[in-house]
Amino acid sequence: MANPLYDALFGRHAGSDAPFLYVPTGQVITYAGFLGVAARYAHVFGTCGLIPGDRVAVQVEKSPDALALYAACVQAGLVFLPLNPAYTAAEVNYFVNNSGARLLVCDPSQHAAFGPIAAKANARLETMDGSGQGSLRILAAEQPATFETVERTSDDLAAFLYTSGTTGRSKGAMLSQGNLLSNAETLVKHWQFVENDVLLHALPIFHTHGLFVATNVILLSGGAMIFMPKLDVDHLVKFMPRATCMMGVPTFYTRLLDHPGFTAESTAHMRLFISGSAPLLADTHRAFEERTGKSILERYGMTETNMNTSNPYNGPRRAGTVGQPLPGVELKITNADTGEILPHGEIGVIEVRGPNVFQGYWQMPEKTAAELREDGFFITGDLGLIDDQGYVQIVGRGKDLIISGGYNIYPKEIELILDDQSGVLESAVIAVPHGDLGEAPVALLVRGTQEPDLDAITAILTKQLARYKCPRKLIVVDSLPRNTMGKVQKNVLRDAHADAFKI
Ligand code: MLC
Ligand code: AMP
Repeated sequence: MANPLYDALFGRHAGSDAPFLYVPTGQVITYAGFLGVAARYAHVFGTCGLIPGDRVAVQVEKSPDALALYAACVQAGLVFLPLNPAYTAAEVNYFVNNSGARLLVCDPSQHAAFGPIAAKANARLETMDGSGQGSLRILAAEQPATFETVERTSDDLAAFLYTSGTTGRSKGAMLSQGNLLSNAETLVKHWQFVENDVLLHALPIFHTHGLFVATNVILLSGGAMIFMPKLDVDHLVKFMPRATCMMGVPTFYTRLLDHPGFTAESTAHMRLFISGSAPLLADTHRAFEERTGKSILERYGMTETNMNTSNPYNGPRRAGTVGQPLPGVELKITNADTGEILPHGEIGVIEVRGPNVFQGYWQMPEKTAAELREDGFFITGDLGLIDDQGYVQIVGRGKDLIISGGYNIYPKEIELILDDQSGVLESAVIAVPHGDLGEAPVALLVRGTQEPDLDAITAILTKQLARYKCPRKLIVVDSLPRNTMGKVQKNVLRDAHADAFKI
């Protein structure tokens, strides 16, 4: 039976003894071994009562078994919903309820905290730790290592990825099999991936970059990954001699450049370094080229669209640009107010259309309609221009968004909590340049009649929000600058606090 995504990424490797995952501890997982594990999990999903189309929320540490849950969902026709392990119980509660997930897989350490969440949402709760152990593995051990793949079409949903919004409410971006497969096919061709490739994989697998870009491209080309639990630059340097290519957010590259072992010799055999998810500073691009003689290939994408543009594989990879639209992707720059197309060289909103563009936000038709035009163009909210050589340059964001080490932080989500605290009249959360993370959030709190208790506020933020979203500094002020329309001038605040993290 046909299941386009499973057949292309996984099914084609049935019975293959070729290596798929090299784990830093020394274990080598073949394609056949991986598919057997995935098939067992697909059976477990059935015994849990899940039926095709159901959502499976997964908040676990990165591991080969965690990745097998993705394959199992695709094979069983379920919708994979990966979640950052940094999310708090409050955040997970929202995702489970909003998505209507029927199964939540969490770390065993969260079992007690998530019990009531799962019970209230009528979802089953199972566990998996960073080495793949847990209740799910015990159930899987009793199951056969083959599973009859559930029939799907390209239009069926394969994954939900939650992305925060400017209103502070997260939205589930619905990605179909066709969205994921078409992008993977394009990227394999464009970046010339082949079965001899070995990718250094140190990204998380709960976001587009580590899951759909890196993993799907390797699966489709039949290559292998050195699958690291998280970024450890010593490990990157150590394992680089065994790799042919790497993908990372800009922080990966700035940290590599700070490592004395990262030299031209250590990269001599590498064919490709790709960066994305956040702007790669032109300085980093140049420093990398000076050190290694290699030019980082920068590309641009997002949760809702997978990859949209890329610098060329052959041809100039220009610092400060994200390259040209990928084959099959249409990109235009429009006037934010009128939607009218702007000529090359003029700055406007980036809009994209193609088979990569998602199906809308889960059960949020108004938000979908506001960002996805009827003619299929998605309004990205990024501001950019197309230069005279046809390269896209991202010059800013129309949306109020902070990108810290490749993670998106929406100020509104934090401001809503801060505004509720005693002693805080109102607040503004801004992006401030940060040497390691690119940007980091800083909160300005306007004092009310009493002085805000910063320790108490920090404790509340930490309880409700993932740590990476918590402002690195809280600054108490008398008022916020506003324009004549009464809107807070975040640009003024950003300029005033630009040096907050300068040493
Ligand atoms: C970790 N911390 C962060 C952070 N990552 N804070 C802000 N921003 C981040 N990105 C905090 C933790 O909460 C913790 O705080 C402390 O830093 C140490 O945690 P860690 O896990 O040891 O950090 P580290 O390993 O150094 O992680 C940094 C990082 C990681 C940059 C390697 O964040 C990362 O892998 N980022 C990649 C994100 C990504 O894949 N984005 C792709 C999105 S898809 P405390 O207070 O507890 O000490 C997308 C589409 C596209 O955007 O185009 O690709
Ligand atoms: P996410 O919602 O996590 O998928 O983040 C997508 C956002 O990351 C985009 O809308 C851009 O703002 C940003 N982004 C991704 N790649 C790049 C890049 N190469 N340069 C600048 N910004 C990028």
